[in-house]
Amino acid sequence: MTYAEMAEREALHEPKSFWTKYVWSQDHKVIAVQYSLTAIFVGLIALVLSALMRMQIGFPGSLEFMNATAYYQFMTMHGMIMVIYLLTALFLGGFGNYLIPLQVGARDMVFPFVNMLSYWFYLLAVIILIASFFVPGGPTGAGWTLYPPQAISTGTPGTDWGIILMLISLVIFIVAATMGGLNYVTTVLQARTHGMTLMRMPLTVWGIFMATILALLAFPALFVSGLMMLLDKTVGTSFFMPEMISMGQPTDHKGGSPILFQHLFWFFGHPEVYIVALPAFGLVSDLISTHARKNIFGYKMMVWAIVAIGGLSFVVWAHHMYVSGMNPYFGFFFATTTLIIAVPTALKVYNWLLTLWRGDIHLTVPMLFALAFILTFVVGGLTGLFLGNVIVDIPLSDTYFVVAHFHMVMGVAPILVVFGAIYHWYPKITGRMLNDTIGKWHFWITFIGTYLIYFPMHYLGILGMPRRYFAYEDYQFIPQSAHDLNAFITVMAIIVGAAQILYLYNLFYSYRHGKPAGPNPWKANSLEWLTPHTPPKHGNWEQKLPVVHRWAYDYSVPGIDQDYLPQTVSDEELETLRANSVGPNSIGKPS
Ligand code: HEM
Ligand SMILES: [Cu+2]
Repeated sequence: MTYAEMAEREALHEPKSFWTKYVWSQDHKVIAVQYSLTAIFVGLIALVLSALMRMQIGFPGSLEFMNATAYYQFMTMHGMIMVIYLLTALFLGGFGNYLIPLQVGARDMVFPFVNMLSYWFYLLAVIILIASFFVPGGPTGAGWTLYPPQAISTGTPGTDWGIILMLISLVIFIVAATMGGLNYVTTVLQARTHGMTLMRMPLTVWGIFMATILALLAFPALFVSGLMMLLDKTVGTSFFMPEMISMGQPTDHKGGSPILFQHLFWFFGHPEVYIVALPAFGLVSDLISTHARKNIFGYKMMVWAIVAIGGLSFVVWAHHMYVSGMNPYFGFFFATTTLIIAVPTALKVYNWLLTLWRGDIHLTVPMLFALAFILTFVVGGLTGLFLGNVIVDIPLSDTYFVVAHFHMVMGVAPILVVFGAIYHWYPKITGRMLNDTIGKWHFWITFIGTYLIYFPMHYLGILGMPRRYFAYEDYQFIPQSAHDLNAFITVMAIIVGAAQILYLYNLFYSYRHGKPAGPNPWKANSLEWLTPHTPPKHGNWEQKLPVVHRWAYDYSVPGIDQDYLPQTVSDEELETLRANSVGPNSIGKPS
């Protein structure tokens, strides 16, 4: 018996009280909202930290509590929170949880209890991370890459409690991500409804599915290196710690390899970029197709590109280590693989453009964000081609060029998708539309603002302005104009940061006062828009699961009046629709 048939015979475990319904919930939709709200909350902390850093860079000395120690602590926490606790948690725990079961036509995840545990472990990881702000010595200031020996040697901020809590928090986060991840993979492979073949799944599911596989394979590298560093720190092992002199004294360590940590870290760290990017690719494909009323161009190519990018992402990691003193042949290998990734990636961009080509483009707020994503991703990706080449990377490494590159490609671009996707799916989650006017203001300020922040940083980087510096005064190679530019960037960063208040206001205001959405406000095809209730109830579907007859991209099909065909429409029903259509689209019947 297939899983779908079983799901139709057996009832789900029904929550009985408020607590089991909303707090200790096993419903993937509630867990998704829990994940998302927690991620957005820590993300706001990271945003505030970035504003504080920018104040120091743009207007040195303007904040009384800011000193070098605080700067490094803020920088480290900002980077780590943004990458792991915001983006990874939001794409997998948030969107993955909400959309996978609905889009494949399942009642829930395959292991709802483990799914619930996943959230509570994630929350625990977040609490431990935030706790490090309040322990003696404060959070670690090792940089988000946590390179030893400096991460655990005296002199770095937060080398006592800070780094220990950071490592423990990461380890717990990985446990959480693994419990969630096993669920997402099993649900996609096992719990798809009747007719939902793999090649009929929306690209959102493909992106999140592949990203989850990457997470399951990449996070263990971080897990072990975190544990090993914890041992180096607490019981004096020497996995990563070489024999060295610290503060004038020889340390107890002997024979460890700091470079080994770098390899383990980036074996995780590079796929991590795609753990964030692949879900963004999937989501944006669905946004573009729906809001341009066109089928996605080259669906199969898109799927295989996602798979290829996922596979290749495991053989490029050392492009983060060109300046670590590696063998030049090694650099040659990694530069080559890095540039090869550009091929499937560029293919995806072409396919998005061809999807838009002669489409009936609706410039809705989700579409604006999706279009902005394509542009931003291309801009960030192009500078990646420069940095992927050893000879170009070496002088640019550790400058603001790198800061600009990775913020464009894995900071701004995925965040734009997050916004677009939330504007798109909020009506399903809450039953109400987000306010359009606020949405457009939010979009334009965020979009233009981020370019004003990050474009000039490329120039600063080429000037040679180093990254991870607390103060830039009194360097002859940094002219006054660069300081002025830094002040400008800071003002823009504050404006963009403040604009997010509009967004938060919209989220909360529309929850009560938004326009009622109806079941399918965007006239989209995928299953989540066809649920019997909006927002969907526990179990998502009634007694029978939906039966799927086609892919999710039948928009503007010739010969019928309505410009979309939900996945549940069968070929016979299509014939009836054809026969009954009278509009300008119809074929066969004179109008
Ligand atoms: C308006 C939004 C943002 C602003 C103004 C901002 C600003 C900054 C600043 C000032 C730094 C420190 C640069 C240095 O001193 O070297 C930094 C580092 C960093 N940011 Fe952002 N950031 C923003 C959003 C993001 C997002 C969304 C991500 C998600 C990927 C992100 C990831 C990072 C990372 C990984 C680092 C490196 C930390 C390190 O060097 O250890 N940032 N950011
Ligand atoms: Cu990389």
